[in-house]
Amino acid sequence: MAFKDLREFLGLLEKKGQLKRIPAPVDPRLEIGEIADRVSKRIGPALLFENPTDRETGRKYEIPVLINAMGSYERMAWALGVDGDTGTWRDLDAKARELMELLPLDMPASMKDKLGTLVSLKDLADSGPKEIKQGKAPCQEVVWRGDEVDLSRLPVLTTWPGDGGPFVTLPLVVTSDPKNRLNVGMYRLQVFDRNTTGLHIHEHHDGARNLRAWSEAGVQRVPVSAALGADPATIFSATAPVPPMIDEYMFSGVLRGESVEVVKCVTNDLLVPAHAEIVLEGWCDLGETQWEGPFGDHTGYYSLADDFPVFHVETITMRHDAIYPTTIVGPPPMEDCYLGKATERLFLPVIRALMPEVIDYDLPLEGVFHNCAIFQIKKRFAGQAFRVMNFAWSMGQMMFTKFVIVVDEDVDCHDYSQVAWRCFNNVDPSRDILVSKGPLDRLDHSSNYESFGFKMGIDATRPLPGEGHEREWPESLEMSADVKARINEMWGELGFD
Ligand SMILES: Cc1cc2nc3c(=O)[nH]c(=O)nc-3n(C[C@H](O)[C@H](O)[C@H](O)COP(=O)(O)O)c2cc1C
Ligand SMILES: [Mn+2]
Repeated sequence: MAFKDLREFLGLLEKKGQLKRIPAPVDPRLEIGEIADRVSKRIGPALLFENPTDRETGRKYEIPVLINAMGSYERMAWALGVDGDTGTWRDLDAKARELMELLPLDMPASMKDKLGTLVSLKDLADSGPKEIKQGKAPCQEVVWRGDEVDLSRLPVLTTWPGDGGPFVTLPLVVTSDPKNRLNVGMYRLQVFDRNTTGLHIHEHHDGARNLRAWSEAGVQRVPVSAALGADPATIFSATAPVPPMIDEYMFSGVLRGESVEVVKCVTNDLLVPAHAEIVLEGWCDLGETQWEGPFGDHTGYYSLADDFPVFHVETITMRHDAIYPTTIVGPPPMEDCYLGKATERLFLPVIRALMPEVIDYDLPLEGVFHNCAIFQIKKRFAGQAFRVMNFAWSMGQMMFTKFVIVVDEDVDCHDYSQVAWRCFNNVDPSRDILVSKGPLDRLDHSSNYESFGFKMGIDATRPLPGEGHEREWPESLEMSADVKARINEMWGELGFD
């Protein structure tokens, strides 16, 4: 059974001893961030700050703060409804296998398979969001309108000392296009004053495409809503690179095996998760921007300040006993790493469907997902590693990848020591490096240009004939099987574990 909402997930965490309640007064300005950072670095529990308090004024917030809810592989697996048996990212593969069965990625060979595919498509169609009646949704139990709207009543965190202000860091920002196609994406909101925030949508993301579509249709004032807290699969879906033609509620419905319940906002027509904790409803004027940032970001550096759209918050709705969910990003590992790893695992079947030579891939946490991808491939023809690089650079949000490393099928792409060993020893820089150019993630600070720059592919595979290596290629070392077996038998007797 899927989690109905965030608090049902918290119930599970509490039962498993993975939710730490903190009754002491702690300041959302820097203090909660520092605690969450330390706890993240030791892969600690989810934290519920029950008494967030402004240290300077002594003012207590009415709403508790939740942070680090998905801050481990185990909790990330639970969030997606799979067991966290191993406590490693491998637990997430169970979900990938489930999706593989559901999504008809392979052409069915037999009639039976064809029927199977039809069933899958029906499952898919049934996964769309289910709208419930306004007034019945928990997220609309309390409504703040007009002068009641005051974002300073929410315990919004300032996480790093150089930040431009407090930022809402875990919002599910809902936009639509003029044809009423919805998108849910996670974009931070810098609180400017009691009823406006920044809207930090990167130009390549679907949310930004929606805003541009309104602009092209000649509409200036565009509805925007941001839901804080939802069932964990829906929170994850807002961060995942879901293709633009699929709305994230549908994707979450597939993950959950159950439709997401949504409700129409009170002051605009956008649909938000009915079981959200808090909803900010409002609009953006596409002609208006404001200076946003800097913000201590998931690269471990401050992303630079720049002009971004302004989100006017007209109405705030919430539950009676709302929780304010948030996250901190910074030098890895942090909570977003597990969200990113879940994306890596769940999209492996899609990547394999498009590039069958790919056996597996890995996005190292240190590359913060858009900076490095390692592909493990079964190479059959000359230049195949370069095909993989070029494909990666053309695929969805993977187009941002700065370093693509390709290794042979016998190298475990998740074992960075093995990958480094092959790279350092196999690569002839004059032959195996491809420097290319293309879009970079907006957060990249190394390039001289914004969102654009150079990339490097490293082919660490063994060269095939015709790939420009004329000399003999040596075998790598491996003990013969009979000796291994003999030593295995003797191992215990020799006094080893
Ligand atoms: C914690 C967190 C914060 C994020 N903040 C932003 C942000 O401020 N702006 C942005 O464009 N993307 C941000 N992202 C990445 C997007 O949410 C992600 O790329 C998503 O797939 C975009 O969805 P879309 O293509 O449907 O717009 C963030 C991701 C996470 C996990
Ligand atoms: Mn999208």
